[in-house]
Amino acid sequence: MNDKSKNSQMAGSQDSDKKNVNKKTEQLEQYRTDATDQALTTNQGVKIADNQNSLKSGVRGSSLLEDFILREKITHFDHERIPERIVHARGVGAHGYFQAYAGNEKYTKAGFLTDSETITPIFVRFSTVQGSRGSADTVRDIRGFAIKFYTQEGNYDLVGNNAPVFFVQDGIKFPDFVHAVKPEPHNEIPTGASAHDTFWDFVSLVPESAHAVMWAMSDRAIPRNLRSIQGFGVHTFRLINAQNESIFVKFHWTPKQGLSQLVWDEAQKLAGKDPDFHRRDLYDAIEQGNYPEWELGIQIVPEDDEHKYDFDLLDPTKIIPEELVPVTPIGKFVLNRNVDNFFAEIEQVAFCPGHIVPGIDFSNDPLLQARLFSYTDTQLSRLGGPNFHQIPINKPVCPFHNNQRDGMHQSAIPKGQASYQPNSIDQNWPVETPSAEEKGGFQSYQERIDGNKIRQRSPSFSDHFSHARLYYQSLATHEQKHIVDAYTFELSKVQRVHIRERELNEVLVYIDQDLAQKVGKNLGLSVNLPAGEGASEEVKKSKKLSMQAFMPKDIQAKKIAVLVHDDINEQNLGAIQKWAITEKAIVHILTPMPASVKAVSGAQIQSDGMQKAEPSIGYDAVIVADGNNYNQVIKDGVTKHYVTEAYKHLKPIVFLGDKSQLLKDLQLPEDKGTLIADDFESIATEFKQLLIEHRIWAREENAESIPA
Ligand code: HDE
Repeated sequence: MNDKSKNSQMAGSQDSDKKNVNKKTEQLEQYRTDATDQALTTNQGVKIADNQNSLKSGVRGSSLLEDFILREKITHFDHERIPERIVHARGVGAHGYFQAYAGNEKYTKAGFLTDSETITPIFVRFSTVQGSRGSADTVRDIRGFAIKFYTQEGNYDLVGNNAPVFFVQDGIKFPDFVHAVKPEPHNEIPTGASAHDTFWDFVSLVPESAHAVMWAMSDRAIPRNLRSIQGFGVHTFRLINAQNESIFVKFHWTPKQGLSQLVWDEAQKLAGKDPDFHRRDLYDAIEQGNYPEWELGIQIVPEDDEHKYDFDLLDPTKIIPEELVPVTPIGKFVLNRNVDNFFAEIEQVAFCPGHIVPGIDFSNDPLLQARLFSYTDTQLSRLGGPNFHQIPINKPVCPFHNNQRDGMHQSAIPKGQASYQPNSIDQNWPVETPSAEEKGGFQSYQERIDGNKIRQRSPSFSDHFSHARLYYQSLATHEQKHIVDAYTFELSKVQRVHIRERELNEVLVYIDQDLAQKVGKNLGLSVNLPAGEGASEEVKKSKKLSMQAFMPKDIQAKKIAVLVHDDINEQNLGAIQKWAITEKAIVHILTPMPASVKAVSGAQIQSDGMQKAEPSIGYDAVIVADGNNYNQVIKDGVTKHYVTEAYKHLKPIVFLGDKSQLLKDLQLPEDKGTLIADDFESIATEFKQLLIEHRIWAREENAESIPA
């Protein structure tokens, strides 16, 4: 069964849900064009008779300048590229909708957050930070997670990351940080990686980066797919209710799919074998009706509690541990529609943290404040002028009118004689809307400000290590090991020994002495431990920092490879496929060649792909099918590598019937993730649980001694 036919079965009731929601949003999107049944024309609408040959002076003669069709086509082509984003250049996106839960009026007056009947269209763009537009998806990096809400009160952009903290505390340091992490300027190496001298030089000199670097070295930075990442607004924001009362909030969005990661070796291999791994996964999942869903939540801090904690709410290198302030769910969003055109939608979408609506406001976080300027500014050179809000993907769905005029790419035709205010010629239209009496005009929260003009960091921003320590100490043992491995890998790529030493002895030792000693031992460097332990924190371990705290409830869209050869016993295949449909998991029958294989019964088993082209790194688990064909399998190097690689990457593997012999012949120690059975049904429940748990972490030590 191919993915399309599975699709129709899986989508089920979600299909009608999608149709209803999409009908509403499509009415707002009259600008989509469709060339089906239409003539090919120039941009001026002239029908083209010959699109294959240019106008020449004779069939072998020179081309003529008067060929306006050729010139128009080539000129347009010459200008097809726009500058890529200076950061977050590599990305992918999708449409969807947001729906608030009931009862948020006490926090905010924002209509889209308080009306639980309203479906608000959204557009989400995921990205990596460092790499260029053509770089690989699975590199070690923080992921951008930006959401545009097309609300009836204007566009609201929540431009976040999949880590809750950032590398610098003040926007004035952002260009330095980005220059350091980007490919080095003399040779533009490395692409998509932080494992190089300038990055580690900078972060080892700037200890405020310690916490965010810890997240970048953790499994969060190598997600299995984009459907399984969390999102964070990072900064503290304000919400304001109809009574003009304000609370501080941190935004969190949590995937229903749970959190899952790749192992590092897998991430690196995927970067070569399938650089589009994440964008393909998202696209396929949405096409197949596996719509990813997140719950939006807020951590609420009342105004009076602003100074209650031993960290500063305005410091973007700190989290609020959920033990101190739990996350209150306020709504959910679903991605249910792929774009029609990558450039027009994903490349041209322009996010800006400064796009807010009544009921939401900024805090004084100095990183956020700089962002409020930067994003609109960057669009001026990326999107060619101040009218980028008129590009369809950026256009509000509510009416918008003002007296701003002209500029590059003005694509509206504003009527009227008066483009100023006050005016009497056009009866003073468009007019201001009072914010009082719920009329809806935006008014900034009236925060009392009293201070000297000063270039200084608040002393409350000066602790750089406690939250990095809290993060490390809150993780599961295997997650901590991955952090040690990641620091070791990255620092091994740093050529200058003094930079390695500085990271070790001026940063890591202050985070966690055990971590520093392990990394130091791996690098062969001596560790100078400071006297005494680090400061003791309000919270010693925070449960929701480990990815283990976010396991999915089901195995929807998990991908399973079933390896087959000629002479397989096909009885089990039907059982596997039936089970997968019920579980909404995806099963691919992988053959030695793209051709079908012949079962013992003589039946032809169709191929969903060949084993060499669909490596195990693209799957969550592997099943080796039973057959009268062990001799073929044990001679097939691709299959043996397949199974060994899946084992090394800690995946559940099912050995059916005669294939249990593989464990012995490949010298793979049996463990809870190697399931042996004659019939699939007998181990289906166990297999499902292993898929939910994602990887066999207990196997990790054993797996390291097995050759790749
Ligand atoms: Fe950004 N950031 N950023 N950033 N950022 C951009 O805007 C910037 C920061 C984030 O999918 C740029 O349109 C400054 C924090 C995402 O299109 C640029 C500072 C967080 C995206 C820019 C920050 C982010 C961007 C590049 C420090 C997490 C991709 C192109 C003062 C909360 C959005 C563009 C998309 C993109 C500037 C810090 C997230 C240059 C100056 C903190 C997800 O304007």
